[in-house]
Amino acid sequence: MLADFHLGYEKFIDDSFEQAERAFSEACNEADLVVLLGDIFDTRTPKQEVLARSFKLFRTSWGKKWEAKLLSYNGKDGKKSYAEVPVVAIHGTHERRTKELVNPVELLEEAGFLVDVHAATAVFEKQGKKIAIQGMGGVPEEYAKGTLDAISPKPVEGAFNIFLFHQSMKEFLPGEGLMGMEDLPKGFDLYLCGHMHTKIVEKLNSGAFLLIPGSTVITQMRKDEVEGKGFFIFDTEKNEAEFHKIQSRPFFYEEVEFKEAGLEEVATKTRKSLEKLLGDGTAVKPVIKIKLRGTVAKGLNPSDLDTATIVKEFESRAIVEIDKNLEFDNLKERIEKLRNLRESRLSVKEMGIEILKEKLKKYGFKSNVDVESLYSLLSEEGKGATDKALKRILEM
Ligand SMILES: [Mn+2]
Repeated sequence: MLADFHLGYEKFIDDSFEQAERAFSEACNEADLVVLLGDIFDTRTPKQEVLARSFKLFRTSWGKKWEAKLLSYNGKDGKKSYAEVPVVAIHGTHERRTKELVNPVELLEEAGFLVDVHAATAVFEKQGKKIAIQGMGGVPEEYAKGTLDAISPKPVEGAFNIFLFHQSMKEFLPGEGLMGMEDLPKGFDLYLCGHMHTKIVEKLNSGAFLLIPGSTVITQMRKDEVEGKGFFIFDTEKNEAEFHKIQSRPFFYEEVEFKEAGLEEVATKTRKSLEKLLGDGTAVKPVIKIKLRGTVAKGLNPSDLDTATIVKEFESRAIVEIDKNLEFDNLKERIEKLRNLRESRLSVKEMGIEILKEKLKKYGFKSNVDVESLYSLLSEEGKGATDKALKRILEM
């Protein structure tokens, strides 16, 4: 099982494809069935250049003679599956669109590249053994439990049952209202989750494993992404998971501490730690994230620190990102920080939804309307989506 390719991710577009290709072709070679856990693409309407390149990637699965065959599939509204390969997927949060619109995973399914098991069950068979796979594609965290209740997945009798999902879990990430282990549907033999970008192996009380393969490309540049990328191969007979590392761009993360430091000191220390990390150099340009911490001399402003010059200096040897997480003893800075904090609590989309809600209320529409999907329709390009949104408003 593989997760979070983020194909088309602007910062590392070639990495996103090359590393996904390595992982996918190796998985196709070694496994009887391949599972993709969402965020295959970085956006919900990828460019055609990105789609074309992804078709090439997915065609590699057509080159193999698969033994596992699709026995049955019960898609939404009687939808059929045309895939002749045992490649199964759900959409992630990056690909999610409102249900009237086609998300990129549904597009891949129509093309016959994979079987979409969001709110559907696919049963595969190999030499008399059955594997049943069902799942829930990514939804905003606050809807996770409700959507799970609505889908209410039940294991299929006589099969090895796998449940796929793509959410944050409170056991691994901070955040309010996240779903947790106790919300998972009961009775499955294996639980697989995307979304979180570092690999995790957990054994549930039932004895079933919960596996999170992590992304195949660096995106968040967090400390815990240093580990290396890859995917899991799971042996259903032995109930064992094995992590397969793929060749991926090296990533280094370092925190540099300061105490009432001057500009010169910050620059020198930053350069020094970059040199140390680079050592004699690596075959491919690594990604380096430096986090500057601590305090700087009184009176300095964040804008006085010119880290862009350092990034440029190292450009030919590394992709450097410097996070100025320093404390400035400066009133202007503190006000700025507070303001940012307040504003970042709501994303642009969430703010948009709030405004739409208020407006609808003001014009006397009922409050039980699904404002979120209405907002999604309105933010889509093209006349079709706008017409649908208008129709919905008029029906209220
Ligand atoms: Mn992701």
